[in-house]
Amino acid sequence: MFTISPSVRVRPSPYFEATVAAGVKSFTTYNHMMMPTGYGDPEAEYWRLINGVSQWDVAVERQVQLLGPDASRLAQMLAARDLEKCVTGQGRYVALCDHSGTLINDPILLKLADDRFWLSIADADIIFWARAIAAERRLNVSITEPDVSPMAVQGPMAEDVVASVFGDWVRELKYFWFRETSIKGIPVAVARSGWSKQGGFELYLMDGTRGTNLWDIVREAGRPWDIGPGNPNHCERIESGLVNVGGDTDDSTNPFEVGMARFIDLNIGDDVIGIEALRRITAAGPRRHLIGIVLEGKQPLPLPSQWSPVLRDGKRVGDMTNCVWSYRLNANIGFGLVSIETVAGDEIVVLKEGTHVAGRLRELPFC
Ligand code: THG
Repeated sequence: MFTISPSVRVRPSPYFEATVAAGVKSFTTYNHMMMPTGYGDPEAEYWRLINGVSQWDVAVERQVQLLGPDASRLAQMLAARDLEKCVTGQGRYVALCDHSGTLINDPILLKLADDRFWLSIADADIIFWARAIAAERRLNVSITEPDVSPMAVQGPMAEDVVASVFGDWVRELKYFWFRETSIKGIPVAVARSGWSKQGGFELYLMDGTRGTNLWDIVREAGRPWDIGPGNPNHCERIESGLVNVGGDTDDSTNPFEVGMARFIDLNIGDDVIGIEALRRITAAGPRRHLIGIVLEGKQPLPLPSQWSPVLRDGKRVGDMTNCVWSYRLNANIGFGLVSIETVAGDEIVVLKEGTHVAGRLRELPFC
């Protein structure tokens, strides 16, 4: 196997040593950092997330901090979702689009104060985008990457574990809301959040020298619930219909095509980047949509490294953007980004590595 060469460009996470101690076996890169992708037993890691509780190093979800008198104006220009009612302590899932309405990132926006926001970003250099927009619009705002590194605690038992560490107040947190606190002198923001549909929390560590401490506190607290290491779980997120922006989207995907219409507000100010294009796209009607695909066959297929063409009646109607063996459905499943006329129930064929695999479209989520 290959290894990732050490480089100051590929930064380790504050949890790196802790994940090595936990037996990490593979990494991917994301936001110029290494992110664990497995600990050697994918099926056990999957069921732990579905039935128990799992601890993830997601420090790669970097924060872009907007600070200053124009921070809130800039946040609203970047995000095509009405932030008027967003209050301090609240998070919102937002779409960042470019001027053509193409989706370029889907961060969680956290409001820390009237003049301070974090964009908790997916994999792209949004800091340059935010700085360019702020400079062109002559805004008074400072844009930095603060020392903040999320750890996720996910699964049906996550709430008990996080409550045992921080107190029962965490049980009252609403989705994406957060509170700044500390544990044994380690500053953290505790949010109800995370990239799974199994429930859970994210602990935004605000001191990168304390990663191992925080990891160990959560691991020890989780023992009664048999906590174990995991990572953003490809199988669970596909079963749950969670979109991976950058993986399930391409250079021309708009938010309506990938089920994000409910996070877009068209009646916000004309100074929101991409809003005119989003209105035009809405008026014209979307051309593609995201839908589930279940393939025939009872053998797990290898994970694809590129999109696979989808054919209906011998004609290409779009692409399969991901594919994974579903432990709950006992089939290979994935998302199709396909023409709007192609609908649930349609029989299709996917061209994978030169072979034809038959399948059928169905509604998302799978589970
Ligand atoms: N945690 C943090 N930052 C992140 C992610 C994360 N940044 C990048 C990426 N993940 C952002 N993507 C998502 C996508 C979806 C959800 C969370 C993060 C999510 N969506 C629910 C849904 O779509 O059904 C709920 C959305 C809602 O109702 O508002 O949970 O994981 N820190």
